[in-house]
Amino acid sequence: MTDRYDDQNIFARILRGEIPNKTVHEDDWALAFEDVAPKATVHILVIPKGPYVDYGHFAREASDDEILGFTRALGQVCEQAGLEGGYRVVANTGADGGQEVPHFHLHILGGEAIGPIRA
Ligand code: DGP
Repeated sequence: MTDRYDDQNIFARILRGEIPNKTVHEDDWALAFEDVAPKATVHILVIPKGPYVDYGHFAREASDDEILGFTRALGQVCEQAGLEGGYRVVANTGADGGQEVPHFHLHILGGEAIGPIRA
């Protein structure tokens, strides 16, 4: 997988304010917004503000402050979403992982029974 970041990807454009989004949380480290094509009753995307292609790139290159800030933002978004019954957090990674947008993002899925991961 490549670490080459394409600054024209759709989430980079969202971060620059070039494309509208339904923001649910924003701070110095992360932006969280509703997925445009929800796969569950609640489907939120959480992205770091830095230019990272995928989870591996983020884990390797982000500063401790970025990783901590992003992780705390994720926790805040999950709690504020009121997903009392539980939820799933997913990081699609690379072609085999079904990643379409090459800016690291986590999917939060909930608001209904998501069920077990199936092989
Ligand atoms: P992934 O397959 O993990 O790369 O998922 C990318 C997700 O991003 C997919 O669920 C649809 C969502 N998405 C794509 N374009 C846009 C957009 O312009 N706005 C929003 N809110 N979501 C988008």
